[in-house]
Amino acid sequence: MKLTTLPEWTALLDHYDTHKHLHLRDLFAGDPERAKSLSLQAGDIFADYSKNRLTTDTLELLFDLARATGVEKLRDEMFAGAHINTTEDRAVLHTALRRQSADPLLVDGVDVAADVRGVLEQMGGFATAVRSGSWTGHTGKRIKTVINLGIGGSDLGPVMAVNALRYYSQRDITLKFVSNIDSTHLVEATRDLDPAETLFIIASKTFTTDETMTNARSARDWLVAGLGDETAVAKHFVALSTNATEVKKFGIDPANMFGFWDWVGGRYSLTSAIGLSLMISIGPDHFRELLAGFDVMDEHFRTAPLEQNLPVILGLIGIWYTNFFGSETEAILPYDQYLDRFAAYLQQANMESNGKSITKSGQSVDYATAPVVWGEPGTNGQHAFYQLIHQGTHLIPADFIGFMKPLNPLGEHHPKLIANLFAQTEALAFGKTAAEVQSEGVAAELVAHKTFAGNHPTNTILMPSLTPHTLGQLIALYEHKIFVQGAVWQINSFDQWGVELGKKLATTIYGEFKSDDHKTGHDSSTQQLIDRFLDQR
Ligand code: G6Q
Repeated sequence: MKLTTLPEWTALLDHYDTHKHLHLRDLFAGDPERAKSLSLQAGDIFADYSKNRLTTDTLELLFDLARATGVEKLRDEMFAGAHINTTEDRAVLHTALRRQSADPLLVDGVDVAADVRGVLEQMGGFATAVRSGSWTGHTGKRIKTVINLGIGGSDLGPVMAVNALRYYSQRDITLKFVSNIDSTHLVEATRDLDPAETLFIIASKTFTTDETMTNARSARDWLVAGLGDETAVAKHFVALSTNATEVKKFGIDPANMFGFWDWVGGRYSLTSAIGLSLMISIGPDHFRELLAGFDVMDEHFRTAPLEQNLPVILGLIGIWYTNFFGSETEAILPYDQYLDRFAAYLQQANMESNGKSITKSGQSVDYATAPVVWGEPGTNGQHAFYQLIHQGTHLIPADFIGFMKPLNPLGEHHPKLIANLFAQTEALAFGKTAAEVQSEGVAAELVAHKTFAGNHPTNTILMPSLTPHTLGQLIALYEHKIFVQGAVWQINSFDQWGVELGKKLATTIYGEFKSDDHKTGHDSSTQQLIDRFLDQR
């Protein structure tokens, strides 16, 4: 089956031709019930998707496309533990990590639910010991700083969530994250720290990732130099990994290794052992609330009919813009400072999952896949890049995310923040016509400059307040949105072969830096760069 020859796809193409010029001003004027009919509550999440350039007919056609491309079947296979990650022959079961049901979940003959419970208990015991001070360092001092050493999926989720849930954190423990192989990251993170009060969490599914292992070895050297004793490693290093052999080789006691499984993809691993830093920060009870929040959205996605299924709706709306309007990016704009790393997190989730151009059956696609995802918290973005969204030449669908109640109420800050959120979606949708600008007495030569075309699409996602439970729902909403899009695009959202080539070439070039003979047939540009580095370093 080729996506672009499906009748459901060509029906959308025809529909696009007749609907592409519709303006949100007219769509709203023509239907006083529009906001109500194009909004949905799922768990604690209220989503208003009425400010999109579509009609209910568009959505019908998109639901037809989802059915024709087997979104529901693939979803059911994922939840059942089928090996839907075909290129790596793996199940994709991050939903099992937060499943609240007490029933067993058999995958390849193993009850993964029991395994998950076991690791969660182990994590809970350790996190509680660090938080209470009963886990001490080598010299008997309490742990004051926890540094997570990991990269990609073993970093972005925990960083995002530790920031997002800082309100719930134990304030006498500082969490830090070191990911970059650039020594500056580790050196700055450990500057002025007392090794006797520092705990390193080595977060690496494979335990072979060069960035993480290089940082881990340097961190071990720093610690041993500071404490003057090799055996100190035992009380200052723990590992989150699937690779027990390598963990042991590094010198970490297997009792201090927190395991997970090959069916947890890196960028979907926050709720596995990879979340240990978060659990230390917010405590096991809050961590469990986060898991329960994820499960609310997992169950919604698993059971709601497509027409009332929020990840499905948001995924299909994204496809409408990417594949029919030709939009190339998507902005994530959270109006909450605690979500300052949320866009970066979704950038990986989206771009590593769906940045593919080969279908599952090995054909090149002749349609666009994942958008470029980016964003910053509001209102900062308003004073930086919103100009381009309002008056530039790109069509940039944007998600506005906000909370009804602030965690840190202070004077008029929160109502002002939320007023800005709502105002932006209104301005983007409806703009300001030349006639409206003229009627304000603006000089003729400035009218065009002060006119806003409007018709810029947005989703508004609102929740009561930022809690572990609502954050879990929000993350799962986006995970499943990405799933839906990958399913429609017929790609494998769960591999990431695109990261391999650069890794391999870096190993070769690094080898050449260390050998005498470094003329090994690179192109003239790469060779020039290598020579320059060798001469000038
Ligand atoms: C995510 C990717 C990737 C991965 C990192 C770290 O889905 O697989 O970002 O998380 O490369 O890998 P390790 O956890 O194995 O060190």
